[in-house]
Amino acid sequence: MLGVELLDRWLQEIITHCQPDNTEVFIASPEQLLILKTRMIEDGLLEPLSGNERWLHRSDSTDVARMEHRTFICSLHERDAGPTNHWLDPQVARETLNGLFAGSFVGRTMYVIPYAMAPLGGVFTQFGIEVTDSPYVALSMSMMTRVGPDVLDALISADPLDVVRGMHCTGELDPYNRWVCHFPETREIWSFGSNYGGNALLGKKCHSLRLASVMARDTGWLAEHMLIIELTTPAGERQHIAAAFPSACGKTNLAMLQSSLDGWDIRVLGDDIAWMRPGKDGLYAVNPEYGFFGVAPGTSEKTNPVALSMTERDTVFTNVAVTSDGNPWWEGMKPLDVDTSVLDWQGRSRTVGDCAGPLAHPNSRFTSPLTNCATLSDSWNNPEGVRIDAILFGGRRPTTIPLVMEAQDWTQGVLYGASMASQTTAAATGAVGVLRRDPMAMLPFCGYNICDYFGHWLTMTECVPVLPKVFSVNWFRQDESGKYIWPGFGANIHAIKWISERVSGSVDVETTPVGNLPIRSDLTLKDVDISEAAIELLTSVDKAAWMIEVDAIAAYFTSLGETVPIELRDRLDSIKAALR
Ligand code: GTP
Ligand code: SPV
Ligand code: MN
Repeated sequence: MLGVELLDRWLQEIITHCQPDNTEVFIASPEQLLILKTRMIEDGLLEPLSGNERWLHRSDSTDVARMEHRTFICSLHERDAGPTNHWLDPQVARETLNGLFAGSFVGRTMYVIPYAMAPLGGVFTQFGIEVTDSPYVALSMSMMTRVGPDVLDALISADPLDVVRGMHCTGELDPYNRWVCHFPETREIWSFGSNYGGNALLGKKCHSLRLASVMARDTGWLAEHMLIIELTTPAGERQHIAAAFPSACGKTNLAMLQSSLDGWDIRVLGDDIAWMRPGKDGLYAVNPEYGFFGVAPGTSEKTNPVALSMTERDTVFTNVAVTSDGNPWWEGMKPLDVDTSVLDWQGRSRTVGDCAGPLAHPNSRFTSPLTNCATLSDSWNNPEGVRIDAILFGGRRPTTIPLVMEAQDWTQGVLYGASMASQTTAAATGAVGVLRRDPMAMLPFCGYNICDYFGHWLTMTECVPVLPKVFSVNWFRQDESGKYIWPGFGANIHAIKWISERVSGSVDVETTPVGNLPIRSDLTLKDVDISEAAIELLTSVDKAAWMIEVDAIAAYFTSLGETVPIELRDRLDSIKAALR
């Protein structure tokens, strides 16, 4: 079999170059997992927590988030990386990283992990191989991607040129020597110097978003930073919603939302990535992942009970605090007495009430398989995917953007996505709370020119028979004192209900130049603790603020250059004219 030979040659070259002590094809068999965990415990990389198969991993203190400034698109032509990515000449990248990888596995085991993204046996299915020296990465990949003997068999019969080849090395974890390089033309990923999630679990952002977005551009589909949920209405209608929010802006929480309204039911298909393809009667989506890599802080019985109970077994926690009885703890979980002692995320003995900063790292995470989740949809492993009825775009916007509004057509929907902005979070290194444009929540994840990406979204009108409706949502409006006006979390069901009713066509709207708003009486807001004045603010358009916003979007488009599609610029101009 030629395919096997090609991949084998690639592996042999890596072995010769990186010089591991041992090589192990890791398919996460029970025996392999047992040996891996035992080794990790001996090496201090994993600690058992109380409960059934719950584990703690503490990362290097400098290796706690994605590093956007060290993430590169190494396309042949600089133009293809576009104005928002860091481009590196592929030749230069290969020379530099070859130097770093040389002999870098000496004294280490090389895990060769054949994995699949998306359910097996359909048009969405993709294969990859990640080579890594990190047992933590091997363990995480076994939860976040499909790994096993069936995957290995299927991969061997796939076209080897379609198989994504990823090479990862922990290196010295030197914060000044970290590289996450993508080679879209050859479907390769080379990652050096970080073991953190998106930098090191190469099936996730590197494969399923940066490389997949390029494949999607080339073959007419979409690879997006979106959750997927299934909604059942009181009338028994099934709908599916995909939603793009930037990192740490609420995807996992919305994906696991539980309805407090009679007759409404929500199930989860995915919480981070959606692959969407034109199908016979619409846009069909799957979640390529096999697990959840969720933000721990803020997860509580009140905000997200589904996630909390999901993490009661078979879960790896990274950089959380630990109580004296061996339970994970993080800010926002449940209040502990101020003089309770806990180990903080770096293993230091601290008390809850000390003023030495957060006990769990703000970007501490839990890793659990999808099947742990009590509200997982029956369709989660369906290779055909589910038909998407609505797409939501939202970010952390303290002002201007209403709670929910509907785009009047696809172009305005694409404009919602393209003009998204959000305050930065701890999911990436750098300042937190700074408002920045993050188109479609893909700023750090689009593997090609963002202007071409907008154009690609616009072409969906030509290949999708029935397009989803598009909405903008904002759970993060603040008052003058910086307090959130909208209670969020469980209350978000009211926005979802309105969106669903717009999909079924059972409620009317108030039309404005920036989009369609709910009619106040259609938002019942049962049990929501909020004043009438606040609701008024969240469901109206402040023209003066929107004039400023429209100018800011126009300035952003100008900064991206000439190739922002004319349809979007024209649409923005007509909105501006209508606001006057
Ligand atoms: P990534 O995994 O980084 O892509 O993040 P995500 O988009 O899945 O975000 P997640 O749901 O994990 O939420 C991130 C943070 O935002 C957590 O601390 C949540 O508690 C908080 N959050 C989520 N939803 C809401 C909401 O509706 N309102 C408010 N105020 N905070 C929220
Ligand atoms: C994000 O940052 O959007 C995440 C976590 O989902 S990571 O896997 O690190 O990208
Ligand atoms: Mn994410």
